[in-house]
Amino acid sequence: MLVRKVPGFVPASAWGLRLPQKFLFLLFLSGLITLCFGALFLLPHSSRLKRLFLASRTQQPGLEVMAEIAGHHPVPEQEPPPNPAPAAPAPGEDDPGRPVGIFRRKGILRRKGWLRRTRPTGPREEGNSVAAPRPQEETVRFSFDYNAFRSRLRHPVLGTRTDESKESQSLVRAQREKVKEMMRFSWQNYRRYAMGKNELRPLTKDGYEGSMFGGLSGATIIDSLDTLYLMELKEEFQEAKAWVQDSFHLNVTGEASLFEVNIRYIGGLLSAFYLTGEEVFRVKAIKLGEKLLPAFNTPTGIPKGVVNFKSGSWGWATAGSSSILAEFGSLHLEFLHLTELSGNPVFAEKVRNIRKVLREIDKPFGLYPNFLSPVSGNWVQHHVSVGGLGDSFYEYLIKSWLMSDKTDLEAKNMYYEALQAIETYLLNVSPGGLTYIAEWRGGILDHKMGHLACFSGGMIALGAEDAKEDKRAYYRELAAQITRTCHESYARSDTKLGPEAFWFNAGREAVATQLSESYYILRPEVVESYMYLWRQTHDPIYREWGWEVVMALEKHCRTEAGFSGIQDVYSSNPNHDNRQQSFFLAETLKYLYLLFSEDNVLSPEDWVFNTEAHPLPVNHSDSSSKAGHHH
Ligand code: DMJ
Repeated sequence: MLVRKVPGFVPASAWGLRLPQKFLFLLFLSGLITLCFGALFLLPHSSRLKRLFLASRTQQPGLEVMAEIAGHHPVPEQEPPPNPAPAAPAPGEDDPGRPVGIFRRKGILRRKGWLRRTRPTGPREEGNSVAAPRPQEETVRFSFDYNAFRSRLRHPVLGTRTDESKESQSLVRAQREKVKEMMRFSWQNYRRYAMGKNELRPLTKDGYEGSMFGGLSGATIIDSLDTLYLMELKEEFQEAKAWVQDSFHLNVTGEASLFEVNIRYIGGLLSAFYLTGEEVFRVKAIKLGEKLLPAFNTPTGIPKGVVNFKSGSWGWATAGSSSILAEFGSLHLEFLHLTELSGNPVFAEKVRNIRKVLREIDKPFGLYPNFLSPVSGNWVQHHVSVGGLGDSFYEYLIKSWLMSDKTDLEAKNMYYEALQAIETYLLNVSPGGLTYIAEWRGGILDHKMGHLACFSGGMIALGAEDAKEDKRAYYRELAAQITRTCHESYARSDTKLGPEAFWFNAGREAVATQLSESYYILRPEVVESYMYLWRQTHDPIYREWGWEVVMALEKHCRTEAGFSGIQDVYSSNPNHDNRQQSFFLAETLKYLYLLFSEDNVLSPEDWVFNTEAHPLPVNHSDSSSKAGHHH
C-alpha cells in the first residue's frame, strides 16, 4: 500500500496506529490465527473445514482418483441433513431402531440357507497351519463348516484334467501357460519392487498406495490370491497368504471407498477362504466388513460412498455427496457371504434394505439413474449408464439370482425389467452395423460406450438362459453383437487394445474422439465378455480375440518390471502410465486364463464372479448335496 509522507508528521501506520499499539495488535492477531487453526485441526467435527482447506492436496484427489479408476465421477456435495441419523450399531450388535427382530431375520436367512450354524472342521485342502490369533483382529466366535460347504460343490474347483495328449488341446494349453507366465511375471515384479504396497509402478520400480483404501495396504496381494490359486502358482500363493497373515493390518484410520474395499479386499478374502478353507481369510474378511458398517448410517440406509475407518461418529460431517448406483448396488454378493461366514445378520440386512429402496423408488421409464441421495432417497440426476456409475449394479442383480441358486426371484425380476428398459431406451445400432448401449441424459442420448460398459456382453450372455423363452435367443445374439462391437474398439486401434471410451459418430465408429479417452489401463471388461461368450457358444473366434489381447499386452504393456497401462491406444509406440493396476491380476489375467481353460474350471454351476472377478460360491441348498456329486 502506498503511504504518502507528510513533513513533520510522525508516521504511525497505514491504519493510524503507533508502534506499541501496532505491536500489540499484531500479537493479538497472531494469537487469533493460531487459535483458529488449532480448532480446525483438533476439533472432531472439523472434517468439512479440513476439506475446504486441504482439498487440493489430500482428501479430494483421492476421491477423484478412485472415481476415475472405477469410472465414477462423484457429483458435487450437498448440504448435510438437519437431523443426523442415529449411529450405526456396533459391529455384532442389533440395531435397536429396526422394526424387524434379529431372530425373525435369522429365521429367514436360515430358510434361504444363508445362515447355517455348523460344526467347524477346518480346511479341506492344503492343511496349512493358521497363524496365532492377533489381538482384536483375528478371531470370530461363529464357526463355519468348510468341509460341508465343499461337499455341496458339483464340480472339482479346478476342473477335471483334460487328456493332454490331444493335439487340439496342445495349442490351448500353451496359451493358458502363456497367461500363467504373465501372471507370474506381474506377481514377481510386484513382490520385488512393491511388496505390501497397493500397486506396482513398473517404470519407477516402486510401490503406489493411492488413497482409495483408507490406509489399507496390499491391494494387489489380496486381489491376486485366487488367481494364484487358480493357476496353481503355489509358491506365490503361499507368499501372498503369509503376507495376509503377518502384515495385513486392519487398524487403519483413513477414508476409503466402500465399493473398492468391498469388491477388492472383501471379495478377494472371501474367495481365498472359499477356495482354501484357511481361517485367516474368513476372519479378516469379517473384521474388515465390520469396519464398513458405519457407511450405512444414513436416513435411508443407502450407504455413503466413502467410509471413515477412524470412527462412525464423524457421521454427517462428511456426508454430502450423492451415492453412486454402481457402488451401493454392488455390495449384495459379498455382504450375503459375510453373513454366511460370520453368523451376523447385519450384513445381509444392510443390502436387503438397499434392494428394498431401489425396488420401491419411482424409476423414469423403468431406468435406474446413476446418482441417489442417501439422505432423501431421491434420484439426484437423470443420467443412466451401463458403463461407469451404473455397470455393476445390473451385474449384481443377475448374479444375485444365480448365486442364490435361482431362488432370489426379486433380483431376477429387477434384472430383466431393467434390461428391458435399457433395450428400449439405450440400445442402438450404428449406421455401420455395430450394436452398442448408449448413455442417457434425461432423454437425450450420448452415442458412446465406455470400456467399462463392455462387460455387458458377458452379463447379457450369462443372463440369457433364464430369460423368458421367447427372448433367450435374442439375448444370446445381443450379447454376441455387443461383444463384437467391443472387439471392434480394439481392432480399430494401432495397438489392438481398446480406448477408455469410444463413440459412434457419422463416419467414425467405435473409436475415441479425443486423447483424454484414448488410454488403456489394463482393464478386463472386454476379455471378461470373451470368456462368457466362449463358454456359451464355443465359437473359436473368442479365443482368437483373447489371444489378440495377449499379444497386444505383451507388445505394448509389458515393461522390464511388470505390466503398465498405456496413454494412447492409437499410437504405435505408446507411453506407459507407470501403473500395474491390481485388477489386472485379479481380473484381466484370470479371465484370459479361464478363456483358455475347460468350462468346469470354477464352474458356473458352483461359482459366480464378483465384479472384481473374485469367485463366490453359489448357495446350493443342503438337498442338492444329497445328489452325490463328485468334489
Ligand atoms: C474393477 O475394479 C471392477 O471391474 C469394477 O467393477 C470396474 N472397474 C475395475 C476394472 O476396470
